[in-house]
Amino acid sequence: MSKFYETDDTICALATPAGSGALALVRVSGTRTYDVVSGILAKKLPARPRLGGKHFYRTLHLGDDVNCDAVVICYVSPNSYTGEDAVEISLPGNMLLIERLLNRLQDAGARLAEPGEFTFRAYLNGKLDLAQAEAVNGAIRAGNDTVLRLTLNELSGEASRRIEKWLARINSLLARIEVVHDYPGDVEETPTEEVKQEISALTDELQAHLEFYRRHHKMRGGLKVVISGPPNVGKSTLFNKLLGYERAIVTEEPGTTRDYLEEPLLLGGIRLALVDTAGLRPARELVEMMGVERAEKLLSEADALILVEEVFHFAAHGGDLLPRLKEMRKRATDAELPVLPVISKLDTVADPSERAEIRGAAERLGGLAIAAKQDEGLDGVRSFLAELAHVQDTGVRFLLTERQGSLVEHAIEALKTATKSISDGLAMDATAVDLYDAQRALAQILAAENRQMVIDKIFSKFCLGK
Ligand SMILES: Nc1nc2c(ncn2[C@@H]2O[C@H](COP(=O)(O)OP(=O)(O)OP(=O)(O)O)[C@@H](O)[C@H]2O)c(=O)[nH]1
Ligand SMILES: [Mg+2]
Repeated sequence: MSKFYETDDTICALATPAGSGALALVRVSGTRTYDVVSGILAKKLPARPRLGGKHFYRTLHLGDDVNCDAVVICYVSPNSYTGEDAVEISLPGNMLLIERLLNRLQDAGARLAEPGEFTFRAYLNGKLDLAQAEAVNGAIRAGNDTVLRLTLNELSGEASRRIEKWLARINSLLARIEVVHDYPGDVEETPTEEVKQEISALTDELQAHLEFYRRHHKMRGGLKVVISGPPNVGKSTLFNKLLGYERAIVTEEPGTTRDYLEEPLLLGGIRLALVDTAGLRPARELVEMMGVERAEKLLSEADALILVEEVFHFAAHGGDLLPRLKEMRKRATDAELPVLPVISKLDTVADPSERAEIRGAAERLGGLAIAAKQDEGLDGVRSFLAELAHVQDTGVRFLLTERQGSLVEHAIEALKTATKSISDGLAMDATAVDLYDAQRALAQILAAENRQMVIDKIFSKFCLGK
């Protein structure tokens, strides 16, 4: 979508999720807010200057003798989310009522808001910078506690402050270079070594943020963990045990799971999507074949893999994974996916020393041996899952969005070119050009140069009513 938002009209939208609920909230914002809203009330609101921060109990006239009591919360510009005059109407969460209300507001002169339009106005009115506006969306979509915490940091301006510091550092570098440039005689020598060191320190810091972003990018939505392996090795049993209830059918028949099953799993504040798949083997019939195909496809969408292998086959292969699982593990490590090899049904091995041997072999593969049916070794699997979303303390206090990530990447490239031109002994002018380039990229995180780009890249991704 690429709509150019108008800003001089009054907009309205449902701010809570569509559907039925005890309450719903409809937002109205813009210069004509009070006229529009008063137009549908049985009793008008008091004069504007007295409205800020107040709420009123009022009856809404919604047409066809449908009248409904609601709480009307008033905000007076600039003290509102958007910075404009604004009203929030809290009413019963019935979609028929909401539809009538939105229609009536439109009859009275408002227009339905586009996704993200409220936040867009907040940005234009200086209520939020771009990094914070993006965090609004992130906070709504955060899939786990860590991401939520980092996103709330961004919302409070943590990201913006850090970026401003980076900009200031580039500024002082530029100042030093320009001084040398303007008064070449007065200054002893260009402090190339110092400038170079400072640029490389800054590059490292940006790089750390970029890497952090890449690693945790996917956490925003919730990680997909796929359980895969040959038929009948106990994948569904492990799946059920981790979920804590009997979701998947378990039988002694190989080929029991045909289609894949996906269930949310909350683990220490982390939301995962756990997926059980059909056992991988040359399929015997159509449905199973389709299941196997889907299982293969899921591997490419996975954020992490649990590869299950039965202890019997494991032992038969001299303590090595089946060639097929080895291939999968290789693919996973090539794609830099975390993968946990699991040797199942350890309880079928009676001899304690043999069990210890198998445990050791599993560990050497970077995995573990379990007996899911007996609840043995499950904590190991759980800590693998918990590790996935664990954020190492790297001093990084916020996550970049995709747009911000590519701007940081651009800045890093520019800084690297700057370093290179110093090393190559080029004139400081060349370095300055690259520093300006890096600065422009970083500055765009806070305020973009192009309004249409801002709408397309940021606000159109919002949900309605934000
Ligand atoms: N002894 C023992 N048996 C197990 C264990 N885990 C699973 N089983 C048995 O192994 C058989 C297959 O289990 P499932 O969980 O259905 O295996 P699966 O890998 O999902 O099988 P498919 O869906 O056919 O690919 C069942 O009879 C389970 O009871 C275990 O830890 N110990
Ligand atoms: Mg199964």
